[in-house]
Amino acid sequence: DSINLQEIHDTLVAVAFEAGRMILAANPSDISTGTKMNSADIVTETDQAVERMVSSRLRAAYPSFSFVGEETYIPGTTTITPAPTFIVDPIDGTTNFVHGFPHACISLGFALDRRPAVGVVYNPFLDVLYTGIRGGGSYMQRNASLSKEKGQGERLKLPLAGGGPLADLSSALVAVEWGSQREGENFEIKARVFRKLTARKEDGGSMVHSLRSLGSAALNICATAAGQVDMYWEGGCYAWDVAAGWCILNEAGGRMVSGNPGEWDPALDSRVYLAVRGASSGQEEIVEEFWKVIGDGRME
Ligand code: LIP
Repeated sequence: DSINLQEIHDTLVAVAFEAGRMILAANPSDISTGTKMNSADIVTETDQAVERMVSSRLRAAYPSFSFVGEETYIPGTTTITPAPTFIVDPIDGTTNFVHGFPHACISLGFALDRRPAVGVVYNPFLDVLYTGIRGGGSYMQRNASLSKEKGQGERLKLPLAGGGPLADLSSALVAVEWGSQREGENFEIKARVFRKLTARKEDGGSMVHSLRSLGSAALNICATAAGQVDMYWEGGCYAWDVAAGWCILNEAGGRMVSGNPGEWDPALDSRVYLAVRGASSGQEEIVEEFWKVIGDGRME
């Protein structure tokens, strides 16, 4: 049977609001945190509870579809196949959540043939919802939980804010993240990339306007889709960080450029992501210049 992407979108939006209520209801003093790979890689009981709720809702609604979630991912075992697959991060921006910095979201992606087909990203603290359906456009909705038509709102059509198309790299606002892997070579690469992006050019100008870090990969990609930042680079993302945002970005007319485009299986992917807002005639050149400036920004 054919797969109804609109129906999947509507299901994901309802699940996102339920997750948002759970996240808002979590009392910060009750949040007990654990660490995964290192002390910067945090997981809370809320992350786990939200993922349990999301997976039970989605398995009940779509029993034959696959499900990949950050908290139940098993390195070396979990793979993303061409089958219809939900790709879920219950809280993207867990560090922000723990600190009460209001940039965290639930990120719900759906892939077909390993390609992003539906994306729903919801920040319950600011009540902003981003949605995208392959072939159906993407939207940003403020006061989303109060709206009767959830998942509608403002159509994202890049280039948007910040004037016209991205003129050149030196006028770009670029989102970057430290992520949680900061040891050895990974740390060196990130430190080098950030230093190069903020360096002065010989003519006294700067490589980029400035750097920003929202602390959530999904929200950085949505900010690119909405034209609030021009580019987003990170090394070390996983599929659940990017799946939903990727669909929203594509449908907004932006582009995901990666070390290994389209191959986002965690086991195979180089896990370097570069999201670029709206199409402009000079976009290729700007992306080329970006790679040249950062040098070899590939991560392990
Ligand atoms: C994290 C992001 C963070 C990014 C990390 C990771 P988590 O996800 O929110 O911005 O730098 O690579 O993706 O652990 O909060 O779900």
